[in-house]
Amino acid sequence: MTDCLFCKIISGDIPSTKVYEDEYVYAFRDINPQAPTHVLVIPKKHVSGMSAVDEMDDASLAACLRACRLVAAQEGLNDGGYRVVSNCGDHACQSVHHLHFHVLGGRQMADTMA
Ligand code: DGP
Repeated sequence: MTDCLFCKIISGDIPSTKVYEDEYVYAFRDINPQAPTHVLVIPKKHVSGMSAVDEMDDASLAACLRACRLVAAQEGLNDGGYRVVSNCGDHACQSVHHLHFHVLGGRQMADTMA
């Protein structure tokens, strides 16, 4: 999509710090990290968010989750643990309407989902 920030990151029109890429997925460091490790995992094919995952092909969807696991391992988060979050819609404060999974780790998380 021409007007999508994350599509522009995938195409390289907007620079990013890549941590992982394959045929289906691109992963890069969040510009405003909320934890020592904060990586965004996104599908290369545009989809607006969790509410639209039924529009995705299964290979892309599976690749996103596999990439979250792989990035966490690559970032050394397996021992301490990590959190994977996808904000969907206004109540969840989704700000970029291209499906993304936040992979957060490197510190103790709060014991709440708020
Ligand atoms: P969300 O609020 O769940 O839609 O998360 C969007 C995330 O995208 C937010 O944590 C900040 C990040 N972000 C926004 N613009 C950019 C950008 O230009 N570059 C990078 N690396 N991250 C961005």
